[in-house]
Amino acid sequence: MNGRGFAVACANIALAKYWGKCDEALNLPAVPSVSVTLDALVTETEVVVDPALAADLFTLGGVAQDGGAVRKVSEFLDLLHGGAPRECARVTSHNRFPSSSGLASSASGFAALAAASARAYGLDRTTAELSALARRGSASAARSLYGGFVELPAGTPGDGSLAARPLHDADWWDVRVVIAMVTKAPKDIASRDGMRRTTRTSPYWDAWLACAPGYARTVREGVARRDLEAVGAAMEASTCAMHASAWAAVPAVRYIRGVTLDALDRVEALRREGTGAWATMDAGPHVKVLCAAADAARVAEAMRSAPGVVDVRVAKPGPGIVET
Ligand code: 2P0
Repeated sequence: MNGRGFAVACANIALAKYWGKCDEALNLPAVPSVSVTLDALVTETEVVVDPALAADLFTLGGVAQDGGAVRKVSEFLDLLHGGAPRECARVTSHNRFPSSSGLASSASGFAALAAASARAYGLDRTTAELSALARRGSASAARSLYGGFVELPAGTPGDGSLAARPLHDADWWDVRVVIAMVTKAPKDIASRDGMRRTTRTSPYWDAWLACAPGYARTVREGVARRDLEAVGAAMEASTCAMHASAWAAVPAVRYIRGVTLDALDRVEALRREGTGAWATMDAGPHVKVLCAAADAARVAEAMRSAPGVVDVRVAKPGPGIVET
């Protein structure tokens, strides 16, 4: 068989954060999360099944990968086959943004890989099945199968079927996410390691478990009402609680840098001046600012002039997976 699959997936930003697992083996989130898929952060992946290969090959951004990166892809292709024997594949992927720096490249990466590999191996899968599969690679990837506003419920230990579910299409709400990048370097602590350390050692882990579902509910209800202030406030509370729980791990899991705080000062200043702008951070130092479409240019300008900001992109709600 020489099957081929190609898929384009957008990354997503959690408005209410996922952090920590209730089942590590099945990669099930301990808390519910709500995201918006972003049109500006795109991964393109091609999978070609090649019976002549003795091992899988993985090229990312034009660079042949080895070791752990190839192993992750191979394990994912094994999962797709439920452990049954399979032919090897050539996987070629390209992120149109910096990889592994807290810009959710694993979300778009595993979403695109799930769709492209199912197609290449001729396996018919529903979007929900692809979402559950992508979740095994990276829980946030489950959300990137869908466009617009998406929820990933908390998992139940032992139940591997958990998938994200779409809440509203991309055209539901004309918001913008202004992405202020403060470095192009890869992050220091992989999310998976950061989550494990938080779960095992943070005195604030239980507090995070207690508060996260409420933030997810407030965000979900706020998105349904298109209430930017409610969503923005709950989004900031969710990110601060997530980072606080991680920071209190031993040793600390700290993604926030000085430049992150400078950018946050800028967001607070925008609000004081009357512009609706709210910030969120993921497993990296970058700051993403939620605002109305009409305010995006002003917010982008303010972030561009913040000390340490090296690049600014403006994203809007984007589409779900596209396969060819
Ligand atoms: C999120 N993040 O909800 C949260 C907020 C980062 C901070 O999901 O271990 O790559 O592969 O399931 O999905 C990033 O972690 O972690 C993430 P794994 P993932 O977007």
